Amino acid sequence: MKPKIAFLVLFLISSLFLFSEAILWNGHYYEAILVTGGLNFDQANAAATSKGGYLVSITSDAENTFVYNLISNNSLFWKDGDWHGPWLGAFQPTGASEPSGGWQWTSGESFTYSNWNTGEPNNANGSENHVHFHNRTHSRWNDLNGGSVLTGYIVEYNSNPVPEPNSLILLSFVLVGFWYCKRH
Ligand SMILES: [Ca+2]
Ligand SMILES: [Ca+2]
Repeated sequence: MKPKIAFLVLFLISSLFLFSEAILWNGHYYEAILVTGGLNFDQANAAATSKGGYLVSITSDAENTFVYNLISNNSLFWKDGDWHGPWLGAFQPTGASEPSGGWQWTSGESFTYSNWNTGEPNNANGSENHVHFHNRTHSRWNDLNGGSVLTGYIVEYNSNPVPEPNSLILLSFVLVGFWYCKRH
């Protein structure tokens, strides 16, 4: 492949990564991340933070519907058929009264809204201290053991997320390539 064509291909590929997938809603940006290999709550929380956001904090029915609609039509986000949707950002600290006490958002927003499924939170097996979408057929929540492996999580950003550093490095490389091609 000629260098110019190679750089053009690289440029097109890298520009795909430069465009943020995050969707604007009511002043914040949201992104549903699919992890086909699965991940637990702490891994999802760390991944959201490393992206410059946080696991989604849902504080109204309208926001809940918006977030649910990001993932309701993609079966890959739901484990075991329609069960066990992605992680949300709520957790219960050690020592909270079970099953309903102490719930909070990782972002620090107050936990004034909730959309528990009927019979939840139930702290099943005495160890459910994290929240996810319960089932694809509705937008209600379940408390789940944080060590459970789910196939995705939802990130919320206060502002439009910047491109990944890797993409910026790739873009720099491509721009240098174009400059090289023009000079030769
Ligand atoms: Ca619990
Ligand atoms: Ca539960």
